[in-house]
Parts: sequence; structure tokens; C-alpha cells
Amino acid sequence: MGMQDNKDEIKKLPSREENFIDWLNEVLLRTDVLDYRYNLKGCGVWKGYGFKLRTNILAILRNLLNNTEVPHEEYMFPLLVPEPQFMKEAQHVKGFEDEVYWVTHGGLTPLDIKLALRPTSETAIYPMFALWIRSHTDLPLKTYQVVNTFRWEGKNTRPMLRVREITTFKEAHTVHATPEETEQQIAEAVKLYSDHFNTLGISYVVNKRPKWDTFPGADYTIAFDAILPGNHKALQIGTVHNLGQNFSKTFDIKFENLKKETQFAYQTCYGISERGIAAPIAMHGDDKGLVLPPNIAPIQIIIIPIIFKEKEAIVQKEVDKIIKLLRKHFTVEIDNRNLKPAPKFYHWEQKGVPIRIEIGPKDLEKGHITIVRRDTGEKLTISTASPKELVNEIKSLFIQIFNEMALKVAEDTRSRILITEDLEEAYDWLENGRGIAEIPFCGENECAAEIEKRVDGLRFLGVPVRYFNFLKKPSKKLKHGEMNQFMPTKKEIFCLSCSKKVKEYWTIARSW
Ligand code: 5CA
Repeated sequence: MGMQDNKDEIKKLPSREENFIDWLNEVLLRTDVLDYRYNLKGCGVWKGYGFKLRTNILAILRNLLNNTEVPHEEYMFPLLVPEPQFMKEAQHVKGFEDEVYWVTHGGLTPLDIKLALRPTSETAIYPMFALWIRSHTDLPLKTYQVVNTFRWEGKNTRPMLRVREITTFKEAHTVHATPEETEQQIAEAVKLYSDHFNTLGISYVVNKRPKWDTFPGADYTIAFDAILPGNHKALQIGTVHNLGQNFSKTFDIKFENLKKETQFAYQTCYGISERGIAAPIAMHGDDKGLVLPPNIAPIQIIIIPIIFKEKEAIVQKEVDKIIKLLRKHFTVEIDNRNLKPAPKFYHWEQKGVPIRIEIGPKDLEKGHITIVRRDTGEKLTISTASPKELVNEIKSLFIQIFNEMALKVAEDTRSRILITEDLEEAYDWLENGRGIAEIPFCGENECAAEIEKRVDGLRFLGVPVRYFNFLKKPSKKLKHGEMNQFMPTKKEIFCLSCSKKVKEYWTIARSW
């Protein structure tokens, strides 16, 4: 890295709270995560540091998928979908037809059959499922792939949040013999996504989407939303769909059941994109840049030797010893550039490295190393007398850092959810960018339209999952993870539009 870069990175970042999108763009660029200056809107370049972060996050997700009771298996399906195959699911296509890129030529020759670039892969995958599934013994079939997909999004593309080439689309597709098993699969998927997001230390709300916002071709959709900094709008970071028999009927996915009758199978699918990487970046970050949880950070420890004249050799010797030890347990880098310590500190803080270790002559004298936490800026020292102790202390420090980061995000998310029976209060909350709200609501489309028109961008995220029995009982204790678990205490509630007596609160938000 040259001096020029250093000058650029020392310029103050835009404020994360006041200017969130600029902050995000600038942080991604400066820290070598993603560069969106590519000459095509909605497309970007993952750079080395970002790619490592992406790999670490995907490893957590793959590990969860590969280790469910009946494991999911990783597959890889083609990117191109012939038009007739794509058009088969009329209902499905209706949902995506204005979002599809078409390949019309092979070289100079116009193609007889146009090819769609997958916007998601149902139409690529399900004809193959129809070939593979014959009997109940072939079920359940649980697959996933991690691929790029293409969506012709409107002009409002946003770095990572709304891209046209979704580079990191993890989509799972499962097939089952009975509706009950399918429902259990939905519960497993919701639990799996919760575990995944919890492992990233982020918080979210989970809602069953309204009928009118259900995935095309699904019986119902359950969605995860995170509340991002700035104007505290919701970002949909994952969705789980119960497809019932809608697709199996279209793509002729049939099997012979225990009674030797041929019947249509039941299906689910669920997906997560790079929004699931943007969320931890946005929620943990601060005005100095990235703040990465130790379990996903591409570099966990940065060592900065503090060099004084005539002490170089002895400091270097200690640094070599410490690196050799720590590299057995952590990802460690050393910054040996010919720069003063301050710009080095700044550089690695911006990149979100969880801890920095300073080793100088004074530390040597005292037989310790100095550690500075990225998340709090706190300084501490650890003795180097016992190598084993040193490693253990850093391990427990990482756990402590993770827990404190996750709790901070949880508390912030909780404070952004207003539960109210007063519509004006809810409007005010949303309009002033304070967060999302839960209001008593009847679930009717017309009533939703009434309420939505009052605030620009207001949307119904749906019914909080606490009302569904396939999930565990809501817990009263505040942990990171699902935030909309609190059962409202009010006995009688009425839809804030039609005044009908209702049983549920619904989540409303402005969203990305
Ligand atoms: N086939 C289903 C399940 S994989 C499907 O396509 N669902 S989806 O349309 O809801 O997409 C899955 C997830 O991808 C969404 O929840 C959202 O988090 C993410 N996503 C959708 N569009 C974009 C986009 N343009 N940029 C970034 N992420 C996106």
C-alpha cells in the first residue's frame, strides 16, 4: 500500500448514522471489501479482504446446512434457463418477468429459444427434481447451492443491499412427502437462519409476510428483517417459503407413497444473499469503519511492533516468537511497513480487525503485550510468561468481544421496535426514522392500503412469528436474536384501520 492510499484513508468517513449509504459505500471501498466502480450499475467486485469475509460467513452457513438432522447437500445447477421452461410456472413468472435478463444471441446467431439468466433457480432446478424423484424413499430431498443470480432491479440499486448481479445467493430447495414434514422443514429453516444470524452477532425480526407480499408460487413466506442504522429502515435479509404443491404440479414432481399411490410432492425453498454480509457490516460498524466479530474477521489479530532505535532486534525477536505462537490458533498479520504507529493503528481500525497487539521495548521489560480492542477502544495487557495462558486469554477475550458486540446490537434493535395502539404515534416513529412498529391490525389488504398511504414507503412486514406454534415459546429475557418475541399484554385490541377486534399485532416499517 502506498502513501497515496494512506492519505485517502485518513480522511474522515461519512457518519454512519447521518449518512448511512455513503458510509457503507465508502467503507466497502476503502477497506477492500467491494468496489462498485465497475462500469455496470448494480455490479461490483469482491476484493481479497471482502472475499475472505464472505468465505467465512458462507462457511458458517454451509456448516449449519450440512449438519442438520437430515443434512442438506450442496449442488450446482445451470445459470441459463430456456424460455419455455422458465415460462412454465405462469404464476411464478408473473412475479419475476419484469426482473429478468434474457440472452438472445449465441455469437452472432439469434437463438431459437431465448435463455433467461436465473433471477432465482426454481425453474432450473425443479425439472431435474422431476427426473430424480420416483418413490417416497427418495424423500426428503434437501439441496442447496451458492451461486450468482441476476435481477433487473430498478434504478435504485444500493451497494450490497440491492444489486443486479446478486453474487452470493444461497438458495436451499427441499422436497417432502407430507404437509406436516414440509411444515417441520420450515421450522428447521427458520431455526437455521436464526442460528446463522446469531452467529454473526446481529439482531432481526421474523414475520410471516402478508398474503400480498408472499413469494410468487408460495403458500406463505416467512421473512427475516434487520433494522439498519441511519433512518432505521428494515432490510429483508432472508426468506423461507412454503411452496406446498404449487411447483410440483407445474413441474410434475411426483412420487409413489406408502400406499403405492402416485402423488405430487411438497416443497420449500429459502434464500439468503449478500445482504446477510451487509447486515453485520452495517450493524456492528462505527464512524471509524468496520468492526468485525472475531469469528468472521479475515484478520483476527494485527501485530504492530513499536520500534525504537537500537531496540529493533530485540523487539523483532519477541514479535517473531509471539507470531509463531498465535498463528497456531488465530489469523494473525504483522504490519512492518515503514510508517509511524498512528497511521497503522488507523488503517487496521478502519478494516475492523478485532484486536491489535502492540509490542515495544516497554512491553518487553514488563513481560507482557498490550492489546487494544477495536469494538470499545479499551486497552489491556496480558502476560507472556505462559504461552498457553496467553492463547487462552485471547480466546476468552474473543468470546467476550463477540458477546458484548451482539448485546449492543440487540439492545439497539430492541429500542427501535415500538409496540403501540396509537396510529399517530406509529406514523411519527416511522416518519422520523426512529425504527419499526407493531400495531393491532386485521390483515386485510384494503385496511393495509389505508394505513400505507399515510407515510411514504410504509410497508407491512407481516405477523411476528411469536404467534405461530412451530417455534419455541417466546422468552422474556433480552438476548441477541429474534427481537419480536414479546407477547403483548393488552387484552383487547382493535384494528387501527377498521376497528374490528383482532388477536394480533402486525409489524410495519419503512424498508430498503
Ligand atoms: N427462491 C426464493 C428462495 S431462495 C427466493 O428467491 N426468495 S427471495 O426472492 O426472497 O430472495 C431471497 C433473498 O435474497 C431475499 O430475502 C433478499 O434478502 C435477497 N435479495 C433479493 N433481491 C436482492 C437484490 N437485488 N440484492 C441483494 N439481495 C437480494
